[in-house]
Amino acid sequence: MKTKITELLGIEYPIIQGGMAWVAEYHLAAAVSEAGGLGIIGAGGAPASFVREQIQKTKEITKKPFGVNVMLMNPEADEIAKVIVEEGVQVVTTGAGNPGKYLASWKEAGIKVAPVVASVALAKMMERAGVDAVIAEGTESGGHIGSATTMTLVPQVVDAVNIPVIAAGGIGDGRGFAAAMMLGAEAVQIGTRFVVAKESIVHENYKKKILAAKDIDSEVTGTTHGHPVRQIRNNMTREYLKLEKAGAPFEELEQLTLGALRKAVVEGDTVNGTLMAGQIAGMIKEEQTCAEMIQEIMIQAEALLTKK
Ligand code: TUI
Repeated sequence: MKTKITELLGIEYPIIQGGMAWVAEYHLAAAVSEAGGLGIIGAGGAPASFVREQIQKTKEITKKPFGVNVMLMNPEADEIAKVIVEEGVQVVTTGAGNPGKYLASWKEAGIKVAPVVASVALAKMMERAGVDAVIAEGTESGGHIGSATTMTLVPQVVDAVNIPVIAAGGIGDGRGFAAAMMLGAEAVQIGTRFVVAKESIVHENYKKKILAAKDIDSEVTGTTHGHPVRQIRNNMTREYLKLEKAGAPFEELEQLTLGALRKAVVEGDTVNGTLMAGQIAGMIKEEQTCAEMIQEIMIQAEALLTKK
């Protein structure tokens, strides 16, 4: 399938993998790229040296384009931005902030840049700043989220900018893909479904939680402190929300979440770990390879989009 995004990025299918912290490491990124989508290494909160290693390992496995996601709250974001240029990465996505200060150096290096935006205002600002595309991410997504839904955000961003829009949040199969195209998107970004991919190094306990999740099993923590995070309900979210309701200060809440994503992804602690996942988790029932997932999504979407 050809769209403005497949042309821009030189990929076969308009499917971009979410830049999930801890989850999106080189095995997953390389598998998605090899399957014809755009694999992404999620820098998350990792140090720049780790990100460089991940980039080098991805290059050893795939000759196809891949990208790096810079989580802008990372204290080493400045160094990571440089590593990306030095390593000749072709695509950058960003999250959880405004990447404005890095754009000149990335564009000078010929890197294609697509920031995640959660509002029309930021999408317009990013277009003026010269990015190549924007990822309009709805509140259905896992992890750090905005407040607008994918259904409402995507068409409003499409109307507001002239650059291609990638839809994210709540997309996990060919129906979601086709719906995003109907809203005017040129590609989709998928996170949660790839967490359970066979190539994903995420702990089996975490994968099982996603596979068992029902439609309303996620919870948003951190709203009162301006850092809303969607994750699957567990002991951690119950404790957090109780404290948050009682007006606990940010520092106390932060103690609860510090290292909790690693605990879930690496150690498989599903009780006190942070099980970031989108609302689409309720629909994900099978651990498949990235290639199987992408093929299934594309076959279903093409049938729907060409239906008379
Ligand atoms: O970034 C994400 N999702 C994430 S980042 C992350 S790492 C983390 N780990 C532990 C606790 C908290 C975070 C987990 N999930 N998605 C992209 C995204 N960006 N969603 C929303 C935004 C966003 C929000 C506000 C982007 C820009 C923005 O405003 C920028 C500004 O400064 O105006």
